[in-house]
Amino acid sequence: MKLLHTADWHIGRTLNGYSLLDEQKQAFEQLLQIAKDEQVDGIVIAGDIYDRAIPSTNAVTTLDKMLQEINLDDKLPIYAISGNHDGAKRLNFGRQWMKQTDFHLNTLLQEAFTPIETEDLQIFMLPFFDPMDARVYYQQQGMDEDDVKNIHTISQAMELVLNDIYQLFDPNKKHLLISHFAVSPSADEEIELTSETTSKVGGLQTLTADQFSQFDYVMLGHIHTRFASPNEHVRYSGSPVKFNVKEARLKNQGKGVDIVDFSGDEITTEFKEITPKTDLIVLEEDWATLTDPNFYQTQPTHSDWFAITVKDFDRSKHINVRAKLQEIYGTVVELDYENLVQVANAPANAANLSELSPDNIVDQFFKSITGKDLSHDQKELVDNIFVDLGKED
Ligand SMILES: [Mn+2]
Repeated sequence: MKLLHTADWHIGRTLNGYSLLDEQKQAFEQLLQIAKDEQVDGIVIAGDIYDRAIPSTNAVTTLDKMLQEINLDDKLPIYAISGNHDGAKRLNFGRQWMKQTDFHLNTLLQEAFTPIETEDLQIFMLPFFDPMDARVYYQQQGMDEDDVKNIHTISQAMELVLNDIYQLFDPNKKHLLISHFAVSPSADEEIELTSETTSKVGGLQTLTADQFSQFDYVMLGHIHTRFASPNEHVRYSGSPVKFNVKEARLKNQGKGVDIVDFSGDEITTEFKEITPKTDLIVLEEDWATLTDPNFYQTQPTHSDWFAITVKDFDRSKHINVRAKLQEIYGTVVELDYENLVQVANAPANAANLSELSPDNIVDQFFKSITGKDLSHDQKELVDNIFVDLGKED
């Protein structure tokens, strides 16, 4: 049996307001072609299929079409679970009849205890869950109330879940787990997340690879780079698309999918690259360089996307910086400054920001960008916005 491992599609995601849908569609077409070329027996999507619990209608129709192409047009089985970004209950729709075409979709903890059996493989699909989900589940299973209360961390919850799964092991088959968590190589090695809001995970909150050692192979989602994989049998496929500038900054971060072959004695993994249609280029240069034709003519202007940091910038000498850069480069998804030369009378440093009122911050910001004060009408507009925002709390 040969499977394609992918994860973290995050369909519907935007990058600083720019839709990534076209990029995601393009990556998907490459992914499907790889699946066909490699003649895989199925596609694993290890969570975070959508970017949010309530996806946009555009995201829903896009994903619908993708899944149809895989499962109905190309008759390939799908093994999918929900991640922390997906709405587990919402995504649970239709799974009973989708099974008829080998579209397996698990979104709830209790569904992990029914493996999918193939001739030589047991596939356990464990969606993202939190300690509270585990408490509810074990309470329903009739666990002693005190024991239920003792489930505090994800590590404790996972220990229970995995022990129950191990009881279901068929010794004559290989055992594959599909899941969606941050798993570090060992207890004293922290992993850096490029995917979520927390930049570091560690200690008790972290799962470690040794907890999963009884599985022959673990296909993970959650961390968006395959370089975070804890070891050669506990793997992240990474996302098929670059989602942020931080990721673009890391060199040699080619995106792609894993082809995992279970047929031999040894399980083998082969990475297959997906080439971005629109790449995200990070530039860190001074203004003279950025606006020098000899420099920018070597860049993929007006085709790729740019994240630009202007170094040693004196703002008082330039206006409409973004517009100028967009004229040269095309889409500028992020614009930043390094060693900004301060405009006189613009105390825009972090130390006194905290002492300013919200409307004052807007005032200072406006001044630092344009060199002018807000007009009376503009001030009134800002005031009204903050009054409205106050009402919403
Ligand atoms: Mn994710």
